[in-house]
Amino acid sequence: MQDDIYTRFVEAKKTGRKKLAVLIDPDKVRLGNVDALIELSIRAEVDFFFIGGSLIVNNWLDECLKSIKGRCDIPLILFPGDSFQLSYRADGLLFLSLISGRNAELLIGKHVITAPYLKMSPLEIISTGYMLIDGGIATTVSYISNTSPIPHDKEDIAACTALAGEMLGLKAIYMDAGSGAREPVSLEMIESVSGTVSIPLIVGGGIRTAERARQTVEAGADIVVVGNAFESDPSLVVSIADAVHSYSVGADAQ
Ligand code: 1GP
Repeated sequence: MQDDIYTRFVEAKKTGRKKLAVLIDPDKVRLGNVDALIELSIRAEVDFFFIGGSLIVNNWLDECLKSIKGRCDIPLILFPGDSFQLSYRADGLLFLSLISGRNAELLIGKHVITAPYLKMSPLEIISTGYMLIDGGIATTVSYISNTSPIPHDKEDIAACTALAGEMLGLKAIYMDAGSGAREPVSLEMIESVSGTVSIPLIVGGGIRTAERARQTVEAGADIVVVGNAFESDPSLVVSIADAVHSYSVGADAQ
């Protein structure tokens, strides 16, 4: 259905029923490493699968999508590290503009190349302001994108950047400390950004515990993204999904 995924994003924002996205690296699906995670995610009623990474070494994206799609109807959303990471087998795509950086290619250049292809595709396109935040460690995305992240404690820069993204018409903001970040995005920064913009807020990078996921939604994230932590312990998805969804129940009851 057209705009089905974005409707869910907006619903998370409006109702306070927060959502969990599990980030899957297509390379790992091929290796069979994520079978348990996919099964547990289905049982835990995870809301979205984000598929992608800053650097995909193998060309198994299609196969990955096909494999997950055959097992469940959880929306598959491409989270592309580059414009070649596209597939019609997904349900939607985060059309990312790296608004925290000043690399013109990642702000608009790649988008010009990709737009005609996307116009013909059945994918739901969600324009997203992507903000890389310093997570205390050099990340693949920072290196590959050749951009500096927003300093960890500069809430004002983050808020103004997100606001500019909203004013430019972007439909969501994704604050990312980068996969495997030592420090996730600070709760103060999440509060500041969520208090500044009215579009859905996605937060990820370095979230490893149910407690941190809960704090992240409490601070104002509408969608929490977790990848790395599930790779080492897939069973964590149950407690993290519960932390995110039970907060939502609390919001409902208020
Ligand atoms: C990275 O936000 C995602 O882009 C998830 O990060 O792998 O550290 O959970 P982790």
